[in-house]
Amino acid sequence: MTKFKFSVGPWNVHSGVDSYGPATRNEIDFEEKIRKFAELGFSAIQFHDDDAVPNINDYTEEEIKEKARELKRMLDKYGLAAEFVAPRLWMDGRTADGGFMSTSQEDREYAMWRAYRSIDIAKELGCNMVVLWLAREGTLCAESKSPVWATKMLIHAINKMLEYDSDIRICIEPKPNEPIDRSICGTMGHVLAVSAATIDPKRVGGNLESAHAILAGLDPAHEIGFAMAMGKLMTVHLNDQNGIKYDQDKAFGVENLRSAFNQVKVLKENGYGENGEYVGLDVKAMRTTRDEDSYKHLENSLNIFKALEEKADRFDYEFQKKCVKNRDFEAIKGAHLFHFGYPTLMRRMYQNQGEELARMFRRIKEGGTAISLDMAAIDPSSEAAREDW
Ligand code: 3MF
Ligand code: MG
Ligand code: MG
Repeated sequence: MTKFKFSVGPWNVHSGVDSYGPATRNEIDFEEKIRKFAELGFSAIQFHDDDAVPNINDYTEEEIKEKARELKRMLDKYGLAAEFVAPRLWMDGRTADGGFMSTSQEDREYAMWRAYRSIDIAKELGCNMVVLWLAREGTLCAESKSPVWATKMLIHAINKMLEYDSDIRICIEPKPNEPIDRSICGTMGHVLAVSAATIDPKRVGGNLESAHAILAGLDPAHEIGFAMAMGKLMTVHLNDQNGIKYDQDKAFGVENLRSAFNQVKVLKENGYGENGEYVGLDVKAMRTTRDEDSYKHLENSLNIFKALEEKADRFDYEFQKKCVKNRDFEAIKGAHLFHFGYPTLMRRMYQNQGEELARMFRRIKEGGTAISLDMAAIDPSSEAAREDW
């Protein structure tokens, strides 16, 4: 039984369209997605402002609030909460050069209008968090914008949001690049620095996305740990990513199961969720996925998370203490801890070893299509690893 509550955004189920080709699956109706999310066991929904209120530019502030109230009634019908609202600034022509740090004052004002509307929608939906994924905030051409000025503009914009509503929390989702070349807020470290420079740092934190950390060449579990140590992890976007390539949003744990395990472990060990935080997914079906499997990547992500949660429950801390703290390598038969292959290490770190691990992998495999286990993490050079398998 999981101790966590999960959230997901409607964009996690999509038609497969990408920059290089058209849709490969049918679009699914918005309410049908919401109904299905509840059925899959999600507790909350993440929204872009225009997921919540489509064609948001066409409405007045009052009309936007009324539409948000309608959505709230739909969420209530399915027993779902809203987790956050994120202004989708990257889609509008007026934000081609960024929103909060556009070089055009008029466009910056438009970006603020969208941020204020996101706050209004969040309040109507009964949540107090706005996520800023700063998609186009930065520059495609290094000389075209001062990074000093741009950083100050971001802080200025966040301050205005904090002033607009005394309860709203601003959660920055860092990403080093894509679609921008040089982003202004690439990692959790950047988020924390920006937070500290605002008028109310307590209300400014971060959303760590596994794939974004990997794109920055960092370890997602360590980014999570760093933010948690500072009391700044407001939510997470768990997913997976095959190295420093284009943004992939793969199902959680399908590329690197060991990294996924460490993300679950750090969240669990440090009381994530105890203040109402959700385990958020930001995963997309691969383009090759068929209509009938439109939700499989979500089911797989949940199954993998829960299997790893069980695994984390059985982590043998006493053993770890023994061999790491006292550097008692005798306990692991003379070999250095870091020389062990993944299965061997895992086997030795738990009671009731090989059996459990094999059962977990079987469950994940049975969980659905398109699961590729992390073969790289299974050290084939290790004799003991071969024994295990
Ligand atoms: C892009 C992302 C985004 C954000 C979302 C919420 C589409 O890499 O991760 O997903 O998470 O816009 O702000
Ligand atoms: Mg992403
Ligand atoms: Mg994300």
